[in-house]
Amino acid sequence: MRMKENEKKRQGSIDDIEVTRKILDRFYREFREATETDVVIGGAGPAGLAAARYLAREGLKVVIFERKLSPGGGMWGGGMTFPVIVVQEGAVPLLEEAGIRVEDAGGGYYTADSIEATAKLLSSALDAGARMFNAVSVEDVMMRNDRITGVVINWSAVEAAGLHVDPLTVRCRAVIDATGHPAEICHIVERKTGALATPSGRVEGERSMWAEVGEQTVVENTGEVYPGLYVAGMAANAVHGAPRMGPIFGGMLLSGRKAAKDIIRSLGGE
Ligand code: 48F
Repeated sequence: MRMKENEKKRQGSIDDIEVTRKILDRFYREFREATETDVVIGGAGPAGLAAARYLAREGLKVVIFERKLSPGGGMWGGGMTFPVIVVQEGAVPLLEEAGIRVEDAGGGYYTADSIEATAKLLSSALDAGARMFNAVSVEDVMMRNDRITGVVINWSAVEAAGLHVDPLTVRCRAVIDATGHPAEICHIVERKTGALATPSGRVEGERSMWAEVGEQTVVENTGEVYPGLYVAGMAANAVHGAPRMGPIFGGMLLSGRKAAKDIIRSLGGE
């Protein structure tokens, strides 16, 4: 009997309420810490995750908000759920830096397991120091004197249920729209300003599939589209009226890296 009690003491007892309190304490501390940051990234697809890794590696404070429960965007499913992605030669080092095993498939094409690639991209961003909150959507931006100064966020469950619940805010020095095809943050800024850095001042709209062109333009189109707002990944081609591409992902990673470099240069210069 005494042995049993001693054993219980040694292992520690588990109180359900303490489990709840531990979650609340840590969440409150980390969420409060995130309310003032260097860079907010909206969307944890390959472009957002690559950008997060490079920014955090430079010591910048990075917070990612991802609408879905599972970060990774469109990378998990490879092509039509065949769990393989293709990258071109120029992007191979970006995969290898994250510990992703790459196979030379010949003719300048390289392949990787899409599940390994997504998981390692994700963990390398977190290991570099980026902080992520999942199930949170960026629903608006904050602006002061024609500059983006933060984001307005809400639980995606609130959004999905259509509940009328006011959001919360996070202040930052730069925002990356990495929301993929819908380019949601750029659409918000377009509606409010009509002054994006595109020929029409608006989101030009994504063109049809053409991987060869799309993979190149996605990097060229990456950059600042409004003071304090950067666009990366598929959103960059949607904003600038360039083609989509299929399950070839090198451009997404190169675009994420370019957005990070632009921001590092800009914030470093202040
Ligand atoms: O779509 P997604 O993977 O964007 P990406 O990083 O990569 C595109 C490729 O997956 C693929 C392609 C490659 O050739 O064309 O489509 O540009 O990831 C975007 C992420 O953003 C989240 C969304 O759930 C997804 O995980 N997201 C979208 N809108 C919001 C958001 C929002 N308003 N707030 C937070 N997250």
